[in-house]
Amino acid sequence: FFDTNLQCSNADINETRYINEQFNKNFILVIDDDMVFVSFIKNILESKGFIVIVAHNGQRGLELIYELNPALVFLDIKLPDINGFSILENINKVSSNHMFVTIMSVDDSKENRIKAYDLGAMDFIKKPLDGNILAAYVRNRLSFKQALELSIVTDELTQVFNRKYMNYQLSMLTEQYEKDRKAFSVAIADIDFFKKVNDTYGHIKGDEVLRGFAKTVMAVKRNEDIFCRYGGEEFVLIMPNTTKEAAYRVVERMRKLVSEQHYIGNENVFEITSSFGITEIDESNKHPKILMEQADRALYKAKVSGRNQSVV
Ligand code: GH3
Ligand code: MG
Ligand code: MG
Ligand code: MG
Repeated sequence: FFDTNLQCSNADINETRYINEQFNKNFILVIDDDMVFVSFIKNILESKGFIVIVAHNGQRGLELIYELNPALVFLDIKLPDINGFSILENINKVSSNHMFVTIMSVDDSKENRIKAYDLGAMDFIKKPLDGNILAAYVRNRLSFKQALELSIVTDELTQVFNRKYMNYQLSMLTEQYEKDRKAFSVAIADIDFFKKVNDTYGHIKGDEVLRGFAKTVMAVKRNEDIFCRYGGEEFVLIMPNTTKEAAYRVVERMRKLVSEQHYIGNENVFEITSSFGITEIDESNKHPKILMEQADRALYKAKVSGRNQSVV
């Protein structure tokens, strides 16, 4: 009775995977064979709007960890098959990202707690526990995890996404293109003669210009566009569902606005210009590296044709 009620089907998992990708991986995996405890947790957390998936044994738990990459894992120690500690060890061996695992056990002996922390558990909570405290705990850990994940993909100077996130998005979108042939475009932006800004006005001013450039692009880009700092004074704008013609129009507005911003250095007012190379995904370039090389060639053309322009 409990099994059919609580164990999720493959359809559930697919749906959860979708929800997971859409809503920032906010779901919780509970690996526990105690039916009463599991339904208690599931009810309380679902009533607060969280998504809860249940595994009643270690093997299923491990499968779900790898399939779904849950935001939080609540792990029991005594399970019918694999011991909770072995699961911890297994997670650490395979997962490179930090899996947030909380041990939930009736046995909070000193040895168990030490072992859990040594094997990488984030917390150790003694069962039984209060529902409201549990909900507050989940809110706390999820917001901490989100802040951590965001900081990992954010460029410190400009606060736009960094190269790590750019690579991730490019591989996601090219993979998606293989499935649905949905257009997207990529633009590489490079500030013109930026070295001169540094040389004339100093690196601090150069940093300010980089932040100013990023701010301008952020103000023009559409919600779904993903703007990243590629490195130095080079940035990448990923434009989902966008043809190269549409991308050109978006990027031209950015380029013009960038050239209209005033900066002050050595008591002078100065402006900067930028060049953009644009490319659209198609059958011939549907790999991140090739796509970027193509955008880079377009950027090179913009540079040698006199800068302050966009080239498709
Ligand atoms: P081009 O028009 O051909 O792009 O010329 P450029 O001078 O912009 O290009 P170049 O690649 O020669 O110079 C880029 C400069 O950007 C060199 C480097 O010192 C500077 N730079 C890279 N990262 C930073 C940063 O974080 N802050 C500052 N202030 N300067 C940076
Ligand atoms: Mg148990
Ligand atoms: Mg450059
Ligand atoms: Mg440059």
